[in-house]
Amino acid sequence: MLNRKLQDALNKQINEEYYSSYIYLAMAAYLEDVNLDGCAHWMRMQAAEEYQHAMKIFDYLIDRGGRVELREVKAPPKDWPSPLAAFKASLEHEKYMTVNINKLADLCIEEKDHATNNLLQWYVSEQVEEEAQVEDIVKKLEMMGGDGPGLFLMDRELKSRPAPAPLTGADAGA
Ligand code: OFO
Repeated sequence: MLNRKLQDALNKQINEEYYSSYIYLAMAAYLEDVNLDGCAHWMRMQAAEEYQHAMKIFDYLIDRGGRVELREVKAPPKDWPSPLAAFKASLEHEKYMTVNINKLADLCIEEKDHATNNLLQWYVSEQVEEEAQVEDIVKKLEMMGGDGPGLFLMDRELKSRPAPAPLTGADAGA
């Protein structure tokens, strides 16, 4: 059984993951609007992944006899000054998420909850991957000047991002 402090912290993290999904959808809408459907596709896939991150904690809370308490998801921004600015905002958002995950992992250690700490380690690794992925896109866009033919090529490349594989077994937290 989870203690109340951890249950509250995990419910807060579910909300942060839903917000992540929401902000990536907002970025997808913005990128569609500026005719970058490959970049928009990448953001849609990211939004789907963030939804999975929320559900993984959702299912874990239930498995541990906790109570899922959904909260209001705040509205994300609607526009960014440029496609490069949207990807930079995505990188900043992932850094913010890493801080949240690390704080949660610290709390698990304080509360001596090894099972939740084990779950959190999956997110710790995931954050390394997510930051690296978007940082790579930002650096390449910067190298190419952030617009023109470089942006066109990046848009083509990002179109091929596959849909996230469903989380199963240990990965799903089931
Ligand atoms: Fe991209 O952050 Fe979830 O965990």
